[in-house]
Amino acid sequence: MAYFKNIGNIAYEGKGSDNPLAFKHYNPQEIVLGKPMEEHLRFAVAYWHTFTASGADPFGVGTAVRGWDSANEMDQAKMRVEANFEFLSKIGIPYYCFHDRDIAPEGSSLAETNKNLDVIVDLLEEGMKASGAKLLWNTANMFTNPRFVHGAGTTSNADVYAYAGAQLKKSLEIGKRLGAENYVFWGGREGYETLLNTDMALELDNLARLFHMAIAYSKEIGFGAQFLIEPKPKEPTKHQYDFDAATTIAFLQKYDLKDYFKLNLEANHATLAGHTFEHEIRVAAINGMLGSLDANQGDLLLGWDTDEFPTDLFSTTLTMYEVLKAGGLGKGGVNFDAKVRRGSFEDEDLFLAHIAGMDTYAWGLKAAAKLIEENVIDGFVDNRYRSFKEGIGAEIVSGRATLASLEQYALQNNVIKNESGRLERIKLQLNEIIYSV
Ligand code: XUL
Ligand code: CO
Repeated sequence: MAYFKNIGNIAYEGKGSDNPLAFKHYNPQEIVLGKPMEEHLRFAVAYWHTFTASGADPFGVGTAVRGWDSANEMDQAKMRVEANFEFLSKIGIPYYCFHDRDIAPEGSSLAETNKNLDVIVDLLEEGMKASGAKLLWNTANMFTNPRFVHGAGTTSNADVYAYAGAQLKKSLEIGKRLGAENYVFWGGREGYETLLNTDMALELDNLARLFHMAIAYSKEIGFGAQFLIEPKPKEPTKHQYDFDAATTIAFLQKYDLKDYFKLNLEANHATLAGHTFEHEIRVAAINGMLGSLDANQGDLLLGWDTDEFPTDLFSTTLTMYEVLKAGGLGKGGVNFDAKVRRGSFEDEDLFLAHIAGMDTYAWGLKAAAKLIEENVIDGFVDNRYRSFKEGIGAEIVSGRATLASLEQYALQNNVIKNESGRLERIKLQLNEIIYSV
């Protein structure tokens, strides 16, 4: 059955086009720095926002009008599968992503829930075979059901921990069956509200134990996906353990997990942590931990995760600059963890929103490539640090310097000369490049 009857395949029409249902910048086959755009970006649709969510917020019920609305949860789940593949093929996005609970409803027992999943996973497998669509990542939703009130891997209740382990096991099996290229762990309720009732050390040790079990089980079943942790500083818990890239990397190092994971970084999570997205990507990249991106943007006037479709060129340019400099996303991609606004409740808005996000990323990619080709940032940076290439600077970098040798140098070097960082000049150049591509 077709759900988006009035919408055809979205084509690239280029900059002059005034067709809102066409790409102005995303031209999948266009070569940028030696690689087609689609290979740089590896876009993915988020099942939960696009097919499962209704537009409900804490103050009101859903507003979305969807062709797959149904009172029967399993019927609805089956229709969503069809809508997913129709949407992917019309918009031209190669990948999708889901939580287990996005695709199938929970039953009255774990066994029944798993049966529901099996029915839907069969349909997804068929749809993937027929359409060529691929799974960028899957994950387990261990935060929505009330049983996870005190967490999953960091719960105070061992029975809940066991349930989480069972759910994770099933999710890894689904990932293997559908050929997921990555598997994501986002610690939705892995955090705490107050230390007054929390054993932080035990919670973190238990979380690491769950990750080790996931590694062991994946090896056992031959599931070769790249494991990703998605940091977020707060929401739903007041203090999430995977606060940001740096905190997550320290956790992985402490528990001998670093070799098994990379990071799935999300733009709005970065801003909630008080960082830019590009900061998070740089921290991951310099530690060899850049995995994948959840593309969206927040509203800087609001203090929560608004998951808006990315439309800020300045941000996507700097994001893609970091990605290009890091050598690309590898097995990862650019997943739109983004939702249409509650007021954008028509099916067409799903297309318009993804087009906006894809064009903004494609534009950012082209601008970032130009920044590299014209040596704009590297030129500045190389020149700024040139004192470390010779003399005392080279001694420091080579590790030969001691406090005594630095003192000897400083005592005879009576005039220290600093230079301007030229920030305003670089920012203007950046504006010019963004608007020239
Ligand atoms: C929540 C969030 C999640 C993860 C997957 O803020 O980003 O949807 O991406 O669980
Ligand atoms: Co996310």
